[in-house]
Amino acid sequence: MIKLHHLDYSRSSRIIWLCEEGGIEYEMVTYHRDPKTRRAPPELGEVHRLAKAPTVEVDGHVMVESGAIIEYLIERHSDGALGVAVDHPERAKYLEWLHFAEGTMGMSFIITGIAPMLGGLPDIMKGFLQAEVDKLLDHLEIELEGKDFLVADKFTGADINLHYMLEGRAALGQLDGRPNCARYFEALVARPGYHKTVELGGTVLLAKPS
Ligand SMILES: N[C@@H](CCC(=O)N[C@@H](CS)C(=O)NCC(=O)O)C(=O)O
Repeated sequence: MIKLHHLDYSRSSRIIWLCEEGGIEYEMVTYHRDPKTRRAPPELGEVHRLAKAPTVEVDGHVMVESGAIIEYLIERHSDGALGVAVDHPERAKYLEWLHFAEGTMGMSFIITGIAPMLGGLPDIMKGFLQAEVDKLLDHLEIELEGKDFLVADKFTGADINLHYMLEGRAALGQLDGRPNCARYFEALVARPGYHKTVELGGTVLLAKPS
């Protein structure tokens, strides 16, 4: 049985969503963030020394890193559901998107997302990072033209991984004026699998960033 270590208001909501929509059986242990530092509690560090969410115990491994977890669970435990087969013409694009969220997108999106809670960023950094966020959202806007999902005309693990990054942007109003991004985000959060995720794991973000 897969054991998901879930931290409230965190990326581990991705794995709840994946398991719920992918028909993957799992059990879940929930951890609460330290109210002052917002860090994971020491108990999560007893499972894996990084104390990061998601952490998943699966097939004798303790795995961290959302993209790797999503890829592995789909390959080994979802019977292919939510994945894109190795020989599919859009396989390369699928892997690119699956890893884009935590790769190219992650740094600027996360820093600008949490900065207000930590007292803000110096103007030079704010400008630099916001320009990056805008470029990446503009790229997504173009890529989503005429599409409901990122790849292969179906909902995949890549959509789940990317969604987390869009929660903060939606709350900040940065999808406004980008109709494809806004439409895509609204369709993702309208899915029953997303509602189930919030029911089981709580809201994805703690509060609206400002
Ligand atoms: N790139 C990693 C990032 C994991 C990560 O930083 N998770 C955050 C939650 S969103 C966390 O565990 N924060 C608590 C802490 O660092 O103490 C992934 O995608 O899994």
